[in-house]
Amino acid sequence: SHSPPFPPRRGNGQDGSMEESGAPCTHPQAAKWEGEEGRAEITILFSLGKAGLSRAAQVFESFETKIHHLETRPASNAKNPSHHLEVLMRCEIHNSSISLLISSLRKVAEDVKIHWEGRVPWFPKKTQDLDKCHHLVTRFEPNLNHDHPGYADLQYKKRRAEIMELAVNYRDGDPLPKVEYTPQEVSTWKVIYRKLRSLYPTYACKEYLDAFQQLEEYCGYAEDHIPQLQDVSRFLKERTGFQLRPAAGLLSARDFLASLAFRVFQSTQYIRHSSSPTHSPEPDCCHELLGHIPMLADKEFAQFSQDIGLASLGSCDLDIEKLATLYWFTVEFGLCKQNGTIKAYGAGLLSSYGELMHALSSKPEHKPFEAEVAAIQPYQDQAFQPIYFVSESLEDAKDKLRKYVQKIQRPFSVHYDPFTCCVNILDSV
Ligand code: HBI
Ligand code: NLE
Ligand code: FE
Repeated sequence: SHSPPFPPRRGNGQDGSMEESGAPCTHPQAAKWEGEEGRAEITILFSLGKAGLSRAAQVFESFETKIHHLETRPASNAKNPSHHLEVLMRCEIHNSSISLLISSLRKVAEDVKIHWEGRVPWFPKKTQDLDKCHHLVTRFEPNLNHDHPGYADLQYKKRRAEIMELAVNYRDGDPLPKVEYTPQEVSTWKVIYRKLRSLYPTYACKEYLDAFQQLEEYCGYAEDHIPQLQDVSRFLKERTGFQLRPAAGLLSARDFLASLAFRVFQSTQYIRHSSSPTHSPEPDCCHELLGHIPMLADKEFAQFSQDIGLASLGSCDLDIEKLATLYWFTVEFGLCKQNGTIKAYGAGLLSSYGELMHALSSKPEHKPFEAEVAAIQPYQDQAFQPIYFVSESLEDAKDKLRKYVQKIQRPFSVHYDPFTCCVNILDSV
């Protein structure tokens, strides 16, 4: 069988057959957007230095791509002169991995261009599909990151790996794994729980306080006990239909947001290092249980979260980035007015006593919440935020988000069917 050769070079190196970006915002072939069993055949072109070849091969291997065709030629117009090899690759890959494959490849190669037929990124249609939404971002990994408070603590890293494994092996429908927390882990939890509990009446919004009280009454929230995901998931399911799924760590924004469309919240189960209880840049069980869970027990807020999730399905990388930023300034770090005072509803604040007090002090800047502004506001995820958005009320945040997501362009619309828990796709051509 014959494979198509390299596309011919043009003067500017762009012959129109390759797109510059992994997932462009235009969807010219909406009807053909997905192959058999979610696998797609893609063509990738990139340039490399000699040493880059094995690193690039590792990238392809880690995404379980099946290589159909590989061709190389000397690069004539690479941006970087040391990248003297041009590689053309045709391969098969699961649709859900394309965006991340491209961004990983961009770290080891230059001039990465991709072409694939179905240009709408794959997205889950039912909760079972979330088994494929597990791509991790390793930015905060204790093994790879020198600044991580657990970097030098072998025992901590071993424990993390053990708990991560539970999430990696989890499949939709399995019972949620139970973790026997050690006395040291419970004592970290206790420090955080006590401190935060004393601050909530002053700093947390009303919806949070209502739910927190119920969690203490019915769900085993206490300073000497780290609640189990199983129990919390059952509680949430009764209140708002949300359920939990174990996550091995920080997930890609696309995968994380997609699960919200199904009222599934992906939760980490390990706990932060005992040396830094006041703040952790990465999610851990304190963040999920004390930050997110109480808000997800509120009906309006649950709808708000699902709305962001539904808007993310099949969106281009740029829209995902904006939605993730909106999520950041609302669900994670949002403030709102209640009875004339400013309260916290963002999970990243409600799980960090350091940042909770900082956010409501006079140090950071407070801006009125506007979705269009918040969606493109740069943020950093290592330390306390310098800027927070304050909405008039939670309802105001929800209305503004609704209006914002309605404007996102997709060649189809999605409709969530609560009876089947599936997303139906309505073609808008
Ligand atoms: N992954 N496990 C996990 N938990 C989060 O809270 C989380 C995530 N990935 C991305 C994310 N949050 C957000 O900051 C947005 O990028 C969506
Ligand atoms: N900074 C938060 C905390 O310490 O609990 C976690 C934020 C996760 C995005
Ligand atoms: Fe979070």
